[in-house]
Amino acid sequence: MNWQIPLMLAQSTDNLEELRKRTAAISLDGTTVPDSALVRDGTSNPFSTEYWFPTQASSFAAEVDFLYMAVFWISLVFFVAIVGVMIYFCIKYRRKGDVIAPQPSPSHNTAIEILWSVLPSILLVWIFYVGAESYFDMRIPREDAEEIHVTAKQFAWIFTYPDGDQTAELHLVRDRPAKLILQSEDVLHSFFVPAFRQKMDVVPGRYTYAYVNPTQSGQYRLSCNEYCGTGHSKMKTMCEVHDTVDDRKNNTKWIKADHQPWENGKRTYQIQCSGCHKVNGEKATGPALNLIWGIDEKLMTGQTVKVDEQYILDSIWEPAKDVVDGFGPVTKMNSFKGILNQNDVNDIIAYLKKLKEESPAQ
Ligand code: HEC
Ligand SMILES: [Cu+2]
Repeated sequence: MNWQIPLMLAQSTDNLEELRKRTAAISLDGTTVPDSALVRDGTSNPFSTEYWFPTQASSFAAEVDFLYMAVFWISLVFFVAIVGVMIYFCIKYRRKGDVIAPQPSPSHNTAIEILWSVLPSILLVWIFYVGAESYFDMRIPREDAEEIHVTAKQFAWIFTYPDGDQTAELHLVRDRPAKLILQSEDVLHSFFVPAFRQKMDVVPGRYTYAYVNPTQSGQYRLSCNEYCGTGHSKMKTMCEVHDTVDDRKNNTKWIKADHQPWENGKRTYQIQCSGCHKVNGEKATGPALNLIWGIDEKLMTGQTVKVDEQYILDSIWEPAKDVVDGFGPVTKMNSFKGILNQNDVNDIIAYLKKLKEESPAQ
């Protein structure tokens, strides 16, 4: 269709080699991301139907594209209708010959005014509804989602799986939902996989989340989408969606971990925290930590806060921020910022989850 032409000119086949070169990313272990990651994104063939949008590789990709095209066509129809009528009126009512004073005209028309208020309102509410629905799909992870930590740093990505193993590319399994927990070691980055239609800011000192249920196996581009320094354009790798869990296990270059994350967390706890926190339910200088994961914690201020990744990070880096009810007004806990990094905190979180799981039902 015609609206594809401007884009085709911008990235004609002549530029393909150049585009390939620029897009071939070197991962941490020195391997190059294969061209197939490009092909599957649809950028290699300007005449393929995938050229306009990359492959739809996630459960919500089709919805995103649908809404995009719906908004595009609605805008186009209104643009043509409004500009068309405008041009027609300009010609029809142009100043002609000796007519000087404007002709009297009706000042308003109730039927038309109601129509042009109600019709766009219905359209806008519909756009909002469809948009909100897919937005929730992207942001609210399914309970059974596998948790993968995504660390962005100048200028690479590191992916950490539940057992502590790491990779330089993101490896997922088809039809196996994943909850990506994003963190940055330095500046603002942005996680972007066009084929998933998923993009999320990666912010230092915060956890952000992205959810994806990959529906098609293959290799897709993954890049940083927020200018983060001179090496920003090198900050790309790929996301490979495998057919099965075994497939992923056997065909991935793992950086093997010596210990499970929770084991590391337990060690840190024993060295740094056990002087003030117990894990048998008893209160000491600080609250017991074995059951706190996931609860709504009551603070000194009377507010409640959900105990999630961010809460734990804040508790460790800025203990004065959310002081637990009964332990105030000034917390006895010192900040561990500079002593424990966010990965150490992740390990502690893994340990807290483990403690909670292993405790007898409440
Ligand atoms: C000097 C004593 C002390 C040490 C050491 C200490 N804490 Fe604390 N911690 C406290 C006190 C007191 C509170 C309660 C007041 C507050 O919320 O800051 C607390 C609160 C917390 C909370 C919030 C608990 C809740 O029930 O919501 C977490 C989580 C936490 N600490 C984790 C840690 C971790 C992890 C370490 C080790 C890296 C650690 N603390 C080391 C004293 C300590
Ligand atoms: Cu970046």
